Amino acid sequence: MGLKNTIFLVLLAALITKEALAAQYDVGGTQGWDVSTDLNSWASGQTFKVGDQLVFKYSSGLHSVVELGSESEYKKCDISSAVNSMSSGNDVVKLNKAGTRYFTCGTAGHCGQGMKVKITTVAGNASSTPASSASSSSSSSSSSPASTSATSASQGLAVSIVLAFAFLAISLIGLF
Ligand SMILES: [Cu+2]
Repeated sequence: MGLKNTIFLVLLAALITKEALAAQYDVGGTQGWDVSTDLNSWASGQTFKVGDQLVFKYSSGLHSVVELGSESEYKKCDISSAVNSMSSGNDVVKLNKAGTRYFTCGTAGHCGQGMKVKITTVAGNASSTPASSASSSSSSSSSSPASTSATSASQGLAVSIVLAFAFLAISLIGLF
């Protein structure tokens, strides 16, 4: 057991820790991305943090995933100026910053039948709880998403380093 193995273990530990910090959510839970799924109830029961991922699982060809750019388009089911669209049946979306994102299905009629979901992502840092999600109808952009995502990333790095040192110490003592 040489130095090379120790370094390898440390790197591996850091990698695993970084991955473990981000959660992956199957949109709609076990029912998946479907017309019959109560997507609003599902979403309201989750807390999405920066770095987490959404996975839309559905029968390719029957449904699709269309991301909309605004609340008004979301309400009107207007997919004419979609931000992004996917149709693989196993589509992964990374929540890379705090704020609200809007998703619906591109199949005619499905959005109107409720196949849409609004995802609000919060910063990973527990100390920065989002200030009162304004009850007023003026829902414009959220405040400073750049600084919040940076905080979350550095927090993850700190945990990785701590774990890496723990592995290093164990290796040096000779338990490995
Ligand atoms: Cu659909």
